[in-house]
Amino acid sequence: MKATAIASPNIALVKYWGKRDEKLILPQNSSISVVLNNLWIKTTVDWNKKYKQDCCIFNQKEFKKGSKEYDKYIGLFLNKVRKMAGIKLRTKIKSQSNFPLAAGFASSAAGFASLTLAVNKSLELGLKNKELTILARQGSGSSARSIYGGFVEWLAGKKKDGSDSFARQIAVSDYWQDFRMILCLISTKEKKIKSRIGMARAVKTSPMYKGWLATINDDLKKVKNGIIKKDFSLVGKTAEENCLKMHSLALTSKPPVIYWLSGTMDVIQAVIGLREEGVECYFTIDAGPQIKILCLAKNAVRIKKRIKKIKNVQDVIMARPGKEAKITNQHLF
Ligand code: 2P0
Repeated sequence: MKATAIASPNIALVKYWGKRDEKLILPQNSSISVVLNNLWIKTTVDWNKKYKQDCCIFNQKEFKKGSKEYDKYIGLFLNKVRKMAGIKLRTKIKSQSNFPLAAGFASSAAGFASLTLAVNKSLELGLKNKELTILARQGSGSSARSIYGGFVEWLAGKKKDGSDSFARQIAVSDYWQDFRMILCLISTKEKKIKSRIGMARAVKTSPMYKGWLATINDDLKKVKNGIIKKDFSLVGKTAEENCLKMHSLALTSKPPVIYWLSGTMDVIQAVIGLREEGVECYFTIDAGPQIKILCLAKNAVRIKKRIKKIKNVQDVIMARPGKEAKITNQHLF
């Protein structure tokens, strides 16, 4: 009953920032993202009577019952899986990533997507893509978007049971071959305020939340059409505006949630400077200090060179649209 899967993180172009149901992880609004190549998390799952309790090892660090990561995230998901499969078995999970966890590179998305695929295979649940995204969503919302590759939308849905809140593909990874995302690593420290806490606080306390919901459908429409037409200006401009709106929710939450560090700001200024020079590029930022630059292949090298000179940028990774989550036979134990 052992299986292994690999999945890549996704970066939202229209963000998810708030839930309508905390238990089922149902979002306030639909979102759109791009799955990245180059970055991955591999997860091996094994269910066996010999395990007396769940044991989870992420990048060599162990998380058991009693740890925040287990009690608030992984344990809740495993209990949902056990209920769904009608089993009581405990499990051993081991994950390995090639990028830092919990720092704003969407590690929970890749982690839960790979875990969901591995669980489906190891327990022979027979779930198809749509159901896989519904199960992954219940581990971590954004992971629904990492089941597929390329450009993906996650529908908010309206139903109370969440059966209409699933992800689907807008375009495959090869559809837009010259789309690039440059990931700028500002800090590898774990962020202080997890997305789950930050977004709940925004829904409850940000006076901007109504404005967010009032303009989200327009952003979704523009980004989706922009992807289909490969209209880079429309996608980039809308994604940047949407990111700034998301952070305005965070900044105006009470108490405020501030994910940016000075390096984040340095890159924002560099992107604006490059645009003034006629190099088209846009930025987006998630729940952490890392900043991602959207550009086309023809400008990517020039932008990367410029960003590498910034003192507060620790590393720069070039990414393009990546592939869907997959099963592999290369187990981690
Ligand atoms: C997104 N983020 O759309 C947004 C933008 C971060 C900023 O989805 O509570 O780890 O597990 O559902 O998916 C990160 O939040 O939160 C996220 P939960 P998740 O990518």
